[in-house]
Amino acid sequence: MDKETIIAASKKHDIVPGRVYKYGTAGFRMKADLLEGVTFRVGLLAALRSRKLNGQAIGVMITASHNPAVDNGVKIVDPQGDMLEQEWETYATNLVNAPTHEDLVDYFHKLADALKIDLASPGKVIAGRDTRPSGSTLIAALAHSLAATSTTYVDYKILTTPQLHYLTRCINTAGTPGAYGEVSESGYYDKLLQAFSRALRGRKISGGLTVDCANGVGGPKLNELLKRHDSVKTGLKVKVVNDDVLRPEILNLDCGADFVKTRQRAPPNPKPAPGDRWCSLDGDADRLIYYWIDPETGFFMLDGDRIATLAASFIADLARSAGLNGQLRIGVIQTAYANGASTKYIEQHLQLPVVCTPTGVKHLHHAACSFDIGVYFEANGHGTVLFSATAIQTFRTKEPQSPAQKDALDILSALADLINQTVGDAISDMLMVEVILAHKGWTMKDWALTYQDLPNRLVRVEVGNKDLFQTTDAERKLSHPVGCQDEIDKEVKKYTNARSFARASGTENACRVYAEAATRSEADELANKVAVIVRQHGGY
Ligand code: 16G
Ligand code: MG
Repeated sequence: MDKETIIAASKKHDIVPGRVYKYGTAGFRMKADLLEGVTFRVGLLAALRSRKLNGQAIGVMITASHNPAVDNGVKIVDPQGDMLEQEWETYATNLVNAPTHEDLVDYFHKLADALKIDLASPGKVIAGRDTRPSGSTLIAALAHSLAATSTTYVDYKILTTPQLHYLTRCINTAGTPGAYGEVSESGYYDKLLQAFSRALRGRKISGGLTVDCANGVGGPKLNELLKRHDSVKTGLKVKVVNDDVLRPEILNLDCGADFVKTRQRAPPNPKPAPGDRWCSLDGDADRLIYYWIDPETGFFMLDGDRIATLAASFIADLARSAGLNGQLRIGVIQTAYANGASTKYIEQHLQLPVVCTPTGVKHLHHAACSFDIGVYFEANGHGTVLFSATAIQTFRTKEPQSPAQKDALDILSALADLINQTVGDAISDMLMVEVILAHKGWTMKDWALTYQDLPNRLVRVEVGNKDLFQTTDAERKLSHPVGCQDEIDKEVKKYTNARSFARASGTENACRVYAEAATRSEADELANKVAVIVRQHGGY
């Protein structure tokens, strides 16, 4: 690989100097006009990663998800469709921060030497982007770095984040026993729709579903899926709203999953009618939140915790009906943000183990892999259900002892195809929720009544230096600043059924404080008191 070629290309896509870039929980994410050089350099890293992994395809996704339209981001997808291996996040950070073009190429070669990467071997990278206009400049920078490193490159153009994860896995498993699906966008729709209809096993969905697409990429992609869907057969009647991607400035504006979750209300436009079933996707369609307006009590949200409990209860029931009791380990993975009532419901009512991990999909995903069936969801609506190879094999090969057992095994097998195995996928999760509600014969009210959430409050606290805040115990406690946790504990003790924790955000320059307690006013009061403590320790 010719140093001069890379340097010449890099000069056309320089980074904005004087900044420190960090590969965080969502890759590099910031104002789009800071990202051209960053994306060029991410291309170099992807080129190395692919060669390190014997030429398997690596994915690069350009999106800033639920963030404002002026932001963008870039992240790397590993061959099986999972997040970039953690050690490589550091390499990505170092590469992007190289002060000069010469330093960049030196580090690139040093990394190749240290990791014993043969630069003459073939490499392959695929890319996708959301609907942000800035995406095309960033894709051009990426293409340039892949050309400069002689890496095979396929641009899949506009995709949801989970679609790019799907394609990455499909390419790398094609022709193997673990083949994940056809390598195309239409292959994705076909796989989902076939599995959806198999999972329903003749049951019909009742009542319409309105889907708010955050004016993001989920809109056109959901419309693509619906074009191929036979609503007479399944009963699913979807109305798509907020699917305008031609006016970039309205992306995520007063709509979408993040709006609904953080504001704890429905989008103002269009307004849901009481009783209707609604859900919202986020800007890159990897988060899903359900909600409805209860005619008596008003807005009611069914977030990631609710989707996790719904999925876990249904799958555990199926496993029992299939005669797989005790044969497969089923577990639920949550973060500290999960409502305490959901954790209690899973452990005490469903009798399933719960694992708590730090925030960020990679942590949950990793923990879910240690179960045969791992249900993971963040409260914000990002999540999926992972089935181990053993579980999938069991569904396919176990001899059913009764028609009921056959039914359960077939549904489990269909669910493993319906639910995206690479990453949380709002469209796939939505079809899963619809299947479960149809099987259980549940309305939104039935689902809402499974348990009662503890009132909670999330507060964003600006501090002088968020890096002072270091956590332990899956972010449920602060180890630093010393003494801060003791002060928080003292406050928590004053309330009933209360819990509170603080952590530095991984995506913003701030700390977040979460509190829950027996009543609304107690939760608010506790959150505010803990926020004061955090501010006092925050350094200026
Ligand atoms: C990122 C994470 C998401 C997490 C959020 C927390 C991924 C793909 N995304 O968006 O899982 O909930 O960060 O943000 O891992 P925070 O650190 O600002 O609270
Ligand atoms: Mg997202």
